[in-house]
Amino acid sequence: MNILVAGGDGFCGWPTALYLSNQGHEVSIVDKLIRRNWDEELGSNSLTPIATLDERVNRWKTITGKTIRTFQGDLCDYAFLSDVIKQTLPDVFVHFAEQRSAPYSMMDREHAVFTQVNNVVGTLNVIYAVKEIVPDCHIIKLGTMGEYGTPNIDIEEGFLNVRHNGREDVLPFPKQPGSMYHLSKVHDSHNLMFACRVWGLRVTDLNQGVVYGLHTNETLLDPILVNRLDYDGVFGTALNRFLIQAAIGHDITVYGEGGQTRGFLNLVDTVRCIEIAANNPADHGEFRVFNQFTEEFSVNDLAAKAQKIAQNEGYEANIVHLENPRVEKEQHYYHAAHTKLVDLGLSPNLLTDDVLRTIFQTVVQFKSRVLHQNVLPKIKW
Ligand code: NAD
Ligand code: USQ
Repeated sequence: MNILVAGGDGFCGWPTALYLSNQGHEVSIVDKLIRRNWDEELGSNSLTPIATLDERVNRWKTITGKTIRTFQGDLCDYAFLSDVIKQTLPDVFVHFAEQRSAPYSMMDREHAVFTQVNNVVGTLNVIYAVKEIVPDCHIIKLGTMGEYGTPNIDIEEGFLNVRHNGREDVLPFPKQPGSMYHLSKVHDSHNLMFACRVWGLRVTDLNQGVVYGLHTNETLLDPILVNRLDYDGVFGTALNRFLIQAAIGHDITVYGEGGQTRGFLNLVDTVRCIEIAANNPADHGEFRVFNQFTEEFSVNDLAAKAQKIAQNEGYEANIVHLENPRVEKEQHYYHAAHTKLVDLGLSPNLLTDDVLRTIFQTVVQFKSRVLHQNVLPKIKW
């Protein structure tokens, strides 16, 4: 297939582009490289030293003989995006290209507005460009489990059977997101569902949980191919942060009581889920939602796992409960369906001690790059 990966310079997008290229697909990347600018804005960095996108794809070509075309620009620039789509004529448009940090979106009005404009307008442009230029193209859009929030009932995959005043319907599952970023994903989902219903587009919305890990078979082929890994209080995510904190002798930072429960998955499974969705496209007019995670953990569970692995490797790791910088439930019911990707062939890579140890050992290798002043959270809701 001819696959365009938007956001292909990022944490999920880069390993996905490599994996799909390795499977024999024609892969192109479109990315504004703006994630690298946010590091400059925040005075932060990736734990791993990442090469430029040009260096990355050139090394990939040298090692494998496979070409990944790159286009640097903004999805919010419609002339640019439509030109890329005309040049590449994708069968599949994989859309990772958004501002994805909840804390970044909650910094202030400017960052909230930026996040929602960047994400919602970018996705609207994708919808219109696909409709006008490649209406058969399957859009695979990265959503988030955080669209649902933490309701006191089971979370379904996108839709809920509702019986009301003696009548029944299947309706979108109610959304109660926890940040301006998570809200942007809800707005995207509504726009995409509308485009399917009205214009017959074909969309898979992947409500992904929190992703941990950093390596895939492809990123391990050469140090220039290494993936980025965020650990700071703005872009770093729970388990990756905890392992890095343990490696540098920092307290493991559980926010509040730590009963916050989320869906998690290994980056290796993220990449595979995109392939599964691409190989099994949505029908014309179908807006399909998959919950993309493999296991549920509370923040306390993850902190304990990180502590245990670190201690086994000879690192003292202390867990602290910080005052929660976010407004969120700290003890709640959480049970979310996630069978559709498994039914299509996903064989989950679960969070075993071996997996934790491998990530921890990588983290230790790069720990001298950690900017300690960036570890604690500074943004409050
Ligand atoms: P990332 O920030 O590492 O990568 C996103 C990439 O998109 C960056 O390279 C950035 O430069 C690019 N980008 C952003 N806005 C753009 C624009 N307007 N035009 C062109 N390029 C743009 O993020 P990630 O962790 O790889 O996440 C990828 C997607 O997956 C996001 O949509 C995110 O919401 C979703 N997701 C991520 C996680 C996670 O744990 N990382 C979990 C659930 C969902
Ligand atoms: N948390 C801590 N300590 C920390 C960091 C986080 O206790 O040091 C807690 C948070 O309070 C929260 C949970 O861990 O309850 C998850 O936080 P996170 O920062 O790991 O993840 P989140 O902000 O939800 O966002 C990440 C990605 C986002 C994606 C989302 C999936 O950045 O792009 O959409 O995970 S989900 O959580 O399913 O919405």
